[in-house]
Amino acid sequence: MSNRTFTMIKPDATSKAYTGAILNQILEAGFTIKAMKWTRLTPEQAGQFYDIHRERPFFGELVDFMSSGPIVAAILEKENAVADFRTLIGATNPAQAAEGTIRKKYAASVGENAVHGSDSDENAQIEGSFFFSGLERF
Ligand code: FUP
Repeated sequence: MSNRTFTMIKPDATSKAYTGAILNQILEAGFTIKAMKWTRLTPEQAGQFYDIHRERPFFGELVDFMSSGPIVAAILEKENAVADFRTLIGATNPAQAAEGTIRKKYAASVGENAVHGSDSDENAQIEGSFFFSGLERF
């Protein structure tokens, strides 16, 4: 089990000024930041990040949305990071997310769902390396 996960605060949340509140909830839950940047994905980069969903019907909308504005990308550390972070953010569809989770509080829909959290240790490693070099991790 790895102790790191990868997250993005998505364009819906950054545009609604939820960035500070979401970061605060992440830190209060015991995660520490190992790397972080404010950036914006091109459509090509968003497509590459979500390549696994390329054949899904929502892929075009997902790419448009994820490249529509700035995001915060971060590598987070905590014991049992991947699973604990998935619990903290809640279900993909905010309507099904548990009370108090980040998606329940800040997400509008399954497409615009405020935050990303890696679904496995392997993907946490791949996704973190998509955004950060070794020199950017502390
Ligand atoms: P999650 O791991 O919770 O981010 O969810 P998925 O990997 O299943 O989906 C990745 C992203 O695709 C979601 F954050 C939003 C988007 N998506 C849709 O837009 N519609 C869907 O029906 C499912 C996912």
